[in-house]
Amino acid sequence: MSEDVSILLVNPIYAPTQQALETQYQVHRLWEAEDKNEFLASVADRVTGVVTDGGSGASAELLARLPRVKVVSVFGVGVDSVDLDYCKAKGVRVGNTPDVLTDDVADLAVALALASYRRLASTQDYLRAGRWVSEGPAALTTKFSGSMVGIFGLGRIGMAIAKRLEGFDCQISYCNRSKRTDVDYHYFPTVDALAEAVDCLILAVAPTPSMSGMIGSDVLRALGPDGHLVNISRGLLIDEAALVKALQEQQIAGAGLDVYVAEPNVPPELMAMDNVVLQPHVASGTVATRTAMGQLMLDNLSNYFAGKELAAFVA
Ligand code: 8YV
Repeated sequence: MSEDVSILLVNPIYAPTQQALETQYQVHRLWEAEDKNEFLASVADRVTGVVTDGGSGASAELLARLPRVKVVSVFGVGVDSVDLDYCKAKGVRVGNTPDVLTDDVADLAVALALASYRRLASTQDYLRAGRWVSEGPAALTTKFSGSMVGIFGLGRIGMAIAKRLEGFDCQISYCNRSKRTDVDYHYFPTVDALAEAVDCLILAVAPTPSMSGMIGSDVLRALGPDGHLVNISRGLLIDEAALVKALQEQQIAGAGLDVYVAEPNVPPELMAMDNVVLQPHVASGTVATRTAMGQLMLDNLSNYFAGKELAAFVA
């Protein structure tokens, strides 16, 4: 009986999914606890599952306080914040929500590239401030169609981005752990070499903690003064101080960002720049996709407790 199963919910998730979860299980809301250590100790004897999102994940510290946990179900595809080594060592299964969000995330990546090239945010500000009337036409921008785009991480989402870019006649290159045999796109073994070769670098890789800050001053310098950086992966990939400097000094032309190092906090320097387009981590944020993610997250959980294989999992 799943109503007898106790789940730790690390943070609030999409409301209809949370409601369904709370109908089906005994849910303990971690974020509401004043003293988290005390709270975890009080539920440790009964919690057997954890539900979390891509940002909060589940650390080894958290899981070690809940020794009966056998499954972590992530509301998101990214599992970089889940301690997979710990989970594998302890036999904890980890479910996630791939595929159902691929289209939306790829759509937003292309939207951010277009918005960066065509300066959609600052040009809209220009219009809203009445400057079209008082000063005349806005400044010209840069053509996106036909440009050279590099995708760092040609997995499911990277491939969906590439498919869309073909519609814009872009010349597509990529950097992956290994060369894919099913595409003709130009392969670069390092992100530095990829950045050197393209006008627009799109980060779509599933990051590991060791990739922290790897998009730093060297990569940005290689991207160059006509280059645009788009990130729909994880903030940790970018050395944000180096990015701020590169944008301030026009070492690159612009950036389109959906993710940040310390979400929901965004470096104030980025907020103030008109060569950056910022989104608050919303790439998968449509009703249809969040509904599908919620269903998959719930299916992973119910499959586990019914003794069946998880619908989608990484461990
Ligand atoms: C979500 C994500 O924003 O899937 C991921 O890894 O980062 C996003 O889809 C997040 O997990 C839900 O809050």
